[in-house]
Amino acid sequence: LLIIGEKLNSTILPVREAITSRNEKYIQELAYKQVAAGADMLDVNTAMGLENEEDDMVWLVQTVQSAVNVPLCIDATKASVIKKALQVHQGRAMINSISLEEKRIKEILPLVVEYGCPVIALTMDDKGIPDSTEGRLEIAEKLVEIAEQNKISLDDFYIDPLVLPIAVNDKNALIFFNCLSEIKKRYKVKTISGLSNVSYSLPLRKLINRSFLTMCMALGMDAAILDPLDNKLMSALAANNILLNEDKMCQAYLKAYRNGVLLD
Ligand code: THG
Repeated sequence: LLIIGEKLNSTILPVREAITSRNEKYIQELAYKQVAAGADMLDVNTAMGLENEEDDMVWLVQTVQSAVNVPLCIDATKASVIKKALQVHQGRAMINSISLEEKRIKEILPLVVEYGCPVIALTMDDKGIPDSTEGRLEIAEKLVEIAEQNKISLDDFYIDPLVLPIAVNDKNALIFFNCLSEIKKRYKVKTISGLSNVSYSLPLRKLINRSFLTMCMALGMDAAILDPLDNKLMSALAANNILLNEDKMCQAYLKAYRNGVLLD
């Protein structure tokens, strides 16, 4: 599982404040801690800043990349923000995200092609996120066609079937699981999800998120945007990896155990 650390997100108030006040130390520590905890990549989001999102994103990318050596996942809806981020990013960034929305296809897809970077594609269009599995699969089909037409390697194409809160519709996790399995079965693309939406407004959210991750991994999900500083989540992930034969000779599991980081 490709682990994308979620914490450098301007929706988290102290992070937003650190971005606004250009607090390098706070941001770099949060970057370093996530990588030390096992993140392969870090999501960076500046959407909730107040002044100039382009400037905030450029500062954030440069500040993070001078502390850690992992690629960043540029989480923004404005093409101008993504473009600035790609111009200063060292190495191969991931773009989060495109969708079937006309504006994103018109403005963000050309950046994916120009920079040849991996991209997350959301199963939504200008009408929103379809309620049904079938509706989302129709969008996934069109997204795969767009990837092929634009010669984007499907290996670099991460479809996010967008899990919605169970509290809104008690079938929402099931709809997500069905989308995930069908997409894996039909296309040679990768799949990805954030973990936190599923548990929105329910108590003990981390418990639900952890179970959700386990079930997604069993269905072959390739990447997740998650909190690598949640030790119980990362412990479940390590256990899932040995159960799925994703951890040769249990090496990573045993190493984590010896380092005293695994929780039961
Ligand atoms: N798919 C894609 N991109 C996404 C999401 C997705 N980007 C945003 C979001 N979902 C994933 N990122 C976050 C970032 C922060 C939090 C949740 C999702 C968050 N963090 C709290 C904190 O760190 O303080 C709480 C963490 C916790 O208690 O678990 O809420 O789905 N493509």
